Amino acid sequence: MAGNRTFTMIKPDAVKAGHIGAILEKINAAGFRIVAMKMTQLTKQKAGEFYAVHKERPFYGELVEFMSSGPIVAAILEKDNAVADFRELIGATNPAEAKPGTIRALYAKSVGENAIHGSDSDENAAIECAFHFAGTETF
Ligand code: ABT
Ligand code: MG
Repeated sequence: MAGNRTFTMIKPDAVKAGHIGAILEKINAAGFRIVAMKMTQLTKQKAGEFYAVHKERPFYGELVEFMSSGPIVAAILEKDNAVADFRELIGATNPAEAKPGTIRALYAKSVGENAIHGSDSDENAAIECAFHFAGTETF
C-alpha cells in the first residue's frame, strides 16, 4: 500500500528568490497537509549525508555546495499516495522537461538548482523525515 507521508525541501535557490509563499500555496492547493515544517540551513556535513547516494556522481560536490549555500524550508507532508502525487506536483528533475504548471516548471532554474525536493519512495520518505525532524516536531 502507498504511504501517506513525503518529505520536501524548498531549496536555497527558491528561498533566495522569494518563492516560499507561492510554493506553499501550491502544496496546500494540491491537498497536502503540512505536519512538520522549519526554516534551517544545512551544514556541508548534513547536505553530504542527505545526498550520500550520489557520492560517486560527478555533480556531488556542486550539489553539496548548493544545498548548504543558504536557508531551506524543510517539511513533512501528508496526503493519500503522498510520494507519487508530490513528485507529480513538483515535475521532472530537469525544469526544461517539467510539465507546465508544476513547481519546477514555474520556479526551477536548472537541473542543479531545481527549487524543491520530494522523496522518491516511501522508504526514503521515512528516512528523510526522521533525518530532519524529531517526533515531537511532527503534528
Ligand atoms: P531531489 O529532489 O533533489 O532528490 O531531485 P530529484 O529526485 O528530482 O533528482 P535526483 B536524480 O535525485 O538528483 C539529486 C540532485 O542532484 C542534482 N543533479 C542530478 C545534478 O545536479 N545533475 C545531474 O545530472 C543530476 C541527475 C539534482 C538534484 N538536486 N538538487 N539540488
Ligand atoms: Mg532524488
